[in-house]
Amino acid sequence: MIRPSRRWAASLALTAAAALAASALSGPAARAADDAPEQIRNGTFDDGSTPWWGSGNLTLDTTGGRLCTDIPAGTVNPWDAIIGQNDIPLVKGETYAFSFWGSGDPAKVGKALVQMPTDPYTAYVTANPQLGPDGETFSYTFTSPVDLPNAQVVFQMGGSSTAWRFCMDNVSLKGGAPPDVYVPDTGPRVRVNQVAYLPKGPKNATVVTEETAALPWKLAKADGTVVATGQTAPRGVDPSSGQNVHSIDFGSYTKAGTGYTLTADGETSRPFDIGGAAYAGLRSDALKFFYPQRSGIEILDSLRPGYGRPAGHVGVAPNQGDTNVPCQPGVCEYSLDVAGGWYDAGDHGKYVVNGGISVAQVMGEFERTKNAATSQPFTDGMLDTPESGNGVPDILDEARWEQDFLLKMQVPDGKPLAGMAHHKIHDENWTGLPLLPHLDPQKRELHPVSTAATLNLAATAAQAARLFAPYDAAFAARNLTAARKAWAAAKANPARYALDSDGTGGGAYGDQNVTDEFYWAAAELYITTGEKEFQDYVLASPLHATDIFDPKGFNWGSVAALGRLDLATVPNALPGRAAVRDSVVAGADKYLAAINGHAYGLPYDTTRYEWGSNSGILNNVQVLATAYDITGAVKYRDGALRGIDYIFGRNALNQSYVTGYGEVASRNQHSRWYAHQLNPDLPNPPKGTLAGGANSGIEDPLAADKLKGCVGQFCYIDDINSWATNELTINWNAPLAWVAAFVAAQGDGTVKAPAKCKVTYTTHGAWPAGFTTQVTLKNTGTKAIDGWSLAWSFLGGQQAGHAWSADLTQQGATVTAKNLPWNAKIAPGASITFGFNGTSSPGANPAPDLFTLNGSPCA
Ligand code: 9MR
Repeated sequence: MIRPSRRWAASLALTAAAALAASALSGPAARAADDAPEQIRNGTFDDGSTPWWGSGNLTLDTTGGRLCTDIPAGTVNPWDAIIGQNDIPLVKGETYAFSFWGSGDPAKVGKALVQMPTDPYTAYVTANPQLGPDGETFSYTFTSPVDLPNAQVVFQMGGSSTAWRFCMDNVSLKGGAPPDVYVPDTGPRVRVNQVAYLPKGPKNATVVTEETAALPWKLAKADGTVVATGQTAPRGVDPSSGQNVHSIDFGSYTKAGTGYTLTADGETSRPFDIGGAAYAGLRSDALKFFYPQRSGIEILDSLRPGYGRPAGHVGVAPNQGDTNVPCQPGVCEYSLDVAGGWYDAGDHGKYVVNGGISVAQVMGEFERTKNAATSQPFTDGMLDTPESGNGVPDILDEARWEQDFLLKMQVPDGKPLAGMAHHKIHDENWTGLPLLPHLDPQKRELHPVSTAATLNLAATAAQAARLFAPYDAAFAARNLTAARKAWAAAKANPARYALDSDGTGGGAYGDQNVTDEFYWAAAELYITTGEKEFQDYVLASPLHATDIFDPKGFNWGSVAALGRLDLATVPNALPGRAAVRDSVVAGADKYLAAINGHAYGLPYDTTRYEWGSNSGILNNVQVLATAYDITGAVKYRDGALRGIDYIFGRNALNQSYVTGYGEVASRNQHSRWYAHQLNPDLPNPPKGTLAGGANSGIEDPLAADKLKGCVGQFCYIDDINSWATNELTINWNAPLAWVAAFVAAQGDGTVKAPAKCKVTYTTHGAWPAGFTTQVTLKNTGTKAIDGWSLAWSFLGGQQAGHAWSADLTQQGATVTAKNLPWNAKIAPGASITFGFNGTSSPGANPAPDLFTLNGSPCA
């Protein structure tokens, strides 16, 4: 059986991936040197079909002077219906023109490869011709990275549920072709946030130009009326793109509208809005991304029109799991039910470390609403999930789908290494594209436990314990137990590292340094429990007093910031907490400086782009936004708003990286089920899906070929085959969602004046089942308060009960106290006091950081 090349394994084997020349899927027709010899025998089918071969399910018919064959219905993989020719010599370094005429009736996207004839079937060109009934000639260029006497040319036509007829003719492979040069279409040279700027927020753009002196710019409404003008600021050569650029600041224009354009140096930008509506939409779309990433459950078309599909990996053939998954040979003697969770990315793997940061950021997005001055509530029903209507905010239901899976990855009591978590579960071997989850026939395997995975479980379970407590005390308790067990197991096994070499059939997610995971887990356990063991661990961690805010952002392998941000923003009594908050602000200051120094205005390292760089940028935006939450200083809010412009089009490629947002946006992200580029019957990724973005490593063969020598921002291509620059993942959409919620909460960008009040919240007595709290609300303003409603949130599952001198209601963890008729008025400088008895919940019960008076935070 022919299998496609194993992509991750290939990437690891080829650290100098650029040496692997590869496919050329578009561009001008390939032309070989005129006198180059033809490498294909009988490519015109004038002599029957010899030496072509076909899989057993095909009958090759050459009666019309071309080869035609009926492709049967109901095959699964591209290679389940295949025609090929063997023993084709390839010369290392030679550039070949590969062309053929092909037709499909009804129309289909086929797959044509020049590849190794045996495992791992490395392909030197992967073509996805769109075959129509009339047929056309398809041409490609590639440079062979190897000397190979016996390469194969194969046409893989399987994978269709319906039957169709494929014909081909004039198959040709000739050397001596000039290498194909890929030039991205970057459109107008004025680069803007193609989605929207907030009316009262910052507005910046970048112009690519040869000019070195300032240029005039003008801003026009959709009808062409010029509404603002100014001069550009020359910025010299930008190292992240290699371009000479100017920047434009048009922030003084504040009127909302749609279809604005910016013109400078004779070029007019793509249109954009001034308004907040798009971010309100993205706030839910970026979260809605997760439901169709779910494993172990049918995706209902009624909830996601166009995206319905059967449940993946529930033990229904051809799937082999995930209800009873054994370990890799020699790793353990048991099997686990690890059904559920989110698929990591475009593959069918499920990885605890990456699931950990993702679910933490989704839960953190919810938790922010309890503690940040600008936020909007997450409601039940807003994300159209199967759980909508169950009384729990949908964002928590979505997080629970993953958290439940993470819990299942913990080694059960009584087994060796009980309490540790398996690092990951995925296919034995890499699969090709497209492949819907329920059609994956591979054996699934649990990989060894790791300290990193165990600490991801400890951290997320500790966070889940406090956040789910008001909704499901039993689930919260289960999480707290799991978190404590995981913590103890990790301390007993502090150096079980996941290896970079374990990358066959799934991503490695190797990590040899778990100091940061220990810090994060200790921080979450401390916040939830308030216990001394965790406090001591946090304070003693070498990371606690360290600047952990890297120019490239935190990521799945570097998670100290997750702990630091929560220690800063979630109420807790850590000694020296003020310094923790200051450290976040200091990190944000660095990112602000990066933005100011960058001609494209993004908070990121200026030269090298990491795999998934867009998530690094968004994580840095989260730090800026958190500094705003902590200080209320508008420069941090504006830094966060400026930081997102790059994601939405203010970049060297002049495109948005979020599907469905912006005039030109990524839409062919690498995914086995959103594989529209390979099979028009399948959808593109749903709107609100973030692409990984520029990656200087260009590890996949397509990027290595097309983007060879790329500078920074240019190391990206919106092609499904570019898994190193254009994948979608849960840990990239999680910060997108977090940031979208932050931006949406800024409304039109008007900074609201805080309420003039001061709250003293004192819990006087606590006993095992309850506590008594007294609250004093002081009017610090110059006007009388007449009628008040004061809101705050508990850390966990505490419940407000009997109250005096106020009426209390509670929803989730959030309590609202309303005046009684007799204490509605508070004169300037005066105070009122009320109190309540509460029911305890396991864990800490700190005083809240945030109180809102009649909807505005007290300051
Ligand atoms: O996001 C991961 C990136 O940091 C690594 O450098 C890369 C190579 O190991 O792997 C990325 O993660 C991929 C994972 O291994 C498999 N699922 C898709 C992930 C995103 O591309």
